[in-house]
Amino acid sequence: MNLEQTLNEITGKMYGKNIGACTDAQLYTGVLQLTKEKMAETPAITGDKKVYYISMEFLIGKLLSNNLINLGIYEELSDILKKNGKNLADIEEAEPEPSLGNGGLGRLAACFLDSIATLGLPGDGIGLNYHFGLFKQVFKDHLQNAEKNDWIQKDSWLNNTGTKFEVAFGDRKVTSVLYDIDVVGYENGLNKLHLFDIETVDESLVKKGITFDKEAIEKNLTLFLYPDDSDEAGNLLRIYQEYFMVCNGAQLILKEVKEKGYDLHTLPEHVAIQINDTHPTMVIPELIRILTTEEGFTMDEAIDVVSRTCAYTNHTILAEALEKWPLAYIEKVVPQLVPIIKELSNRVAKKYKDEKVQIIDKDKRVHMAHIDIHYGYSVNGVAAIHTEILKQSELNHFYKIYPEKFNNKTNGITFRRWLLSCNHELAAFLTQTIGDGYKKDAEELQKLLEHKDDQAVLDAIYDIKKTKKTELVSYIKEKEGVELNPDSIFDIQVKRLHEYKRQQMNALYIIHKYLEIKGGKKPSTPLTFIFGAKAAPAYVIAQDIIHLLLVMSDIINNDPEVSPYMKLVMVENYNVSYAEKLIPACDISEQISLASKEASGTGNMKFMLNGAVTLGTSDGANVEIHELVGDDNIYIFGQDSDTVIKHYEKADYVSKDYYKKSPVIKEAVDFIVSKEVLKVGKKENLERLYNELLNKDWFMTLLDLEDYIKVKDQAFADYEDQQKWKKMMLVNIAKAGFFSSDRTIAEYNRDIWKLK
Ligand code: GLG
Repeated sequence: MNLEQTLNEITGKMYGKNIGACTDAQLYTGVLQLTKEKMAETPAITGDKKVYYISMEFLIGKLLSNNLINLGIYEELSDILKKNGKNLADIEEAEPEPSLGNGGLGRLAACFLDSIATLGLPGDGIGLNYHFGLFKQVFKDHLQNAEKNDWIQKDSWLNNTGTKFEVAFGDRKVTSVLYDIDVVGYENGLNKLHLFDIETVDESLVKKGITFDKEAIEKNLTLFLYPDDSDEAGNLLRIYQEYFMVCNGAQLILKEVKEKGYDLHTLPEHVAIQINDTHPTMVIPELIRILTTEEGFTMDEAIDVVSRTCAYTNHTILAEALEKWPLAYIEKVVPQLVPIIKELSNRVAKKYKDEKVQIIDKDKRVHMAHIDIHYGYSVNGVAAIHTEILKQSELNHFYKIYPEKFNNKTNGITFRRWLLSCNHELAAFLTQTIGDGYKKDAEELQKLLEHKDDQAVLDAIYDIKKTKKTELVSYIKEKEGVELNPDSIFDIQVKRLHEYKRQQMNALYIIHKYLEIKGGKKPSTPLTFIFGAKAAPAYVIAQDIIHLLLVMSDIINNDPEVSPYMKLVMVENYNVSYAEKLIPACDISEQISLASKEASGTGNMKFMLNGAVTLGTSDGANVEIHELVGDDNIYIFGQDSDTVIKHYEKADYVSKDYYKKSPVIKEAVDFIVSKEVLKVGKKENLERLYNELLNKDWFMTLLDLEDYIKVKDQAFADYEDQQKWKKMMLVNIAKAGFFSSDRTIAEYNRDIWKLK
């Protein structure tokens, strides 16, 4: 049977209709089943040694289009649908986006699974199956509201495996259910994403918004990702979730090793466990517990074997993300782990006197990262500058003890999703111009440089950008009800909302521009500013920044004097699917974090690959982008990380000084609490933000604002020179090959996992 006959048979069985008679939603379930069948026929990737990537988050995005591309049947199916009067893009719209991740760390895990399978390496993901995942963002009265994200449908990518494990929280025993999602590599075999759920989960526990009984563990454990942790019950719930994940993961790993007939004493020869940030850290004591209590290992043996199996990735130097759980909390949730953690801590204390490297500190708090570093064999940062900061400052005390454990793995992105799938036009044009070798070897994108002076190529890249901008304009019109001008410059900042990412600095620039236009200084080409960002529900200042952006967009877009020259839109519920529409349409990529704070960033790579030019600080992977494209093809501004770190050490940054010194800064900051803004927005939120910027400003917004304004204006001025801009676009695309996650994964494997 050919593909068309198979699909007709599926829709016939499901709905009694042929392809042409189905609705898009019906066709989605039909194509889903067809794709699942094709994946089931794909051979599993096998080998002597396997990596398990354990992570609290897998921000996988919609899977249909990517799976079709990786199976090599995207074009064929697209043609079949067309022939039957249907459009694959419309069918993709019917797919709900899985809500299993939050930001860069979760999206990275998803890109990694794609690359692991694409490189033909045996490697599975281990995580949790959150029913409502990360909240859905809804704007009302210029404020963010959080609602549950109900993404799981009857027909989905989840396959119930029938595998169940028992998990003990002290004497309280619960049962898990394992769901798998198939991960198919690009023209390669099959791995799995294992998602554990609790058997007794109860969705009806969620009453209003995202509130629920935090103590009903049997019912709530797999409802939400990162539930509110502003009280003790919330903290305990997070520990329940983490332990549930690693206890299941450890059982699964050991079961698979035994089924292959290997002796558990040889675990490091057959398994590598990559611990994604500190959330899965308890897998270390848990494995030691199982090996000593159930498998007859001595403590020394168990520690040795586990330490040679586990490797740790650090994704941030922000203290709030480096978990330190009170020992008493762990005692409440999993008392059986406490003796192991104490043993691990005592061994460290005996060997090293330095307080900074202890596992349990004087306040009886357990430093999770310290367990990873002492009892894992590798510690890596996620961009060159980030790893240097870890070695030289944040983790310097550990680096001195274990220099050989530290290594850098600069992040990457899968080009299947972030080029082939989200920008078919650009991918097709690249194939036509430089052949399709770049699909397997991303470095081949450099061949584009040979066309740097080829007018037809330069024009084509620019035209594709215009096409993607036009598509985005109609999408935003439909979703947000805002009319944008496709001939304006699209300046985009999309990422989680956090003060260190400095959306507030961008907002101050926008205020500055608004006031300039009001004063009669009009930009030659109109400007469009686009934001997308969710703020953690308990993060007050982040909510205030969203409020300011929403209020400003109201003011700007409704001012007939200003709106022909400038528009501002904050898209609602920014997620992977939205990113796939925004990124190909971007001219200027905003990567403006305070230097030293963004470990890597991965959005910066996606924008570059799609021909946007970066406006950024010397932070994270921006530094490597800068090195690759050179000074002429990027806009770098602001203080460097050494300067910033010194400010923190000396505690000598005073934002008010900058405010007093600069009339431009003062004017923009004051506008936040001007009559005009207060008329539209809420006094409480706006005043709080104003005071924060003037009196605290932990992430040094005002330090870099003047330079930001100067360099951003320069970028807008340069855009007027179309020829120059087109070349910048071309160089950015051509140099993006380094950021393929295939390269990153090849490095993880070469240096850390050592799979065949
Ligand atoms: C982190 C960092 C990002 C990084 C990502 C993936 O903040 O800079 O790119 O992990 O390593 N918590 C994150 O999202």
